[in-house]
Amino acid sequence: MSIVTKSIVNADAEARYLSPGELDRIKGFVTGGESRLRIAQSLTDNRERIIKQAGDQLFQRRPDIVSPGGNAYGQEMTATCLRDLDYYLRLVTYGVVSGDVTPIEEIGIVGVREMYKSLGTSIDAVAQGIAEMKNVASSMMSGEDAAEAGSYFDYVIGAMS
Ligand SMILES: CCC1=C(C)/C(=C/C2=NC(=C\c3[nH]c(/C=C4\NC(=O)[C@H](C)[C@H]4CC)c(C)c3CCC(=O)O)/C(CCC(=O)O)=C2C)NC1=O
Repeated sequence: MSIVTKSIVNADAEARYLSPGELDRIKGFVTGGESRLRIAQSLTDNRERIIKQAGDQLFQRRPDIVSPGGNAYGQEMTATCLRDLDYYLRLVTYGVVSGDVTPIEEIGIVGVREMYKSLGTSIDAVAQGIAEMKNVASSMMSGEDAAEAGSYFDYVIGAMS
């Protein structure tokens, strides 16, 4: 839910007008709109490169996961692993656009620990892959945009730690 929807739901629950504080937060959301869209566009346009480079970094640091017996061993499993990185990058763009981590949480965080446990996937390694995506994405953006995008990557990493 965006800050706009959330504020309206809260205000209407008390049958009141939006408070000055709420209007102020909405103003911040609106003012930041252009940069949030620019960041989401950049992540979307560069998604293949971000995922490829992050995957290369991850497998270099954690060769065990793509070695025989590793969770992402073999072409098909490696591709599934990269697909998961793609999922999380997509969710990060949802967060960036809405200025809210809730879509990331609802789609990709609730139950994630149990899911990866049942798959025998190291969630630490997934988190590391997301940190690599953050690094690659950051290197393609201005410092300010990288910090904004970084907060959503950090949310995912934190939720998996
Ligand atoms: C958008 C929300 C969403 C998420 C997050 C998601 C994840 C997800 N990852 C899966 C598998 C998988 N995920 C990985 C990922 C990895 N293994 C590693 O060692 C690496 C650390 C990591 C890559 C970074 C692998 C290798 C599998 C296949 C495991 C298997 O089939 O044994 C599966 C099992 C079903 C399938 O293969 O598609 C799901 C549901 N699905 C969703 O709908």
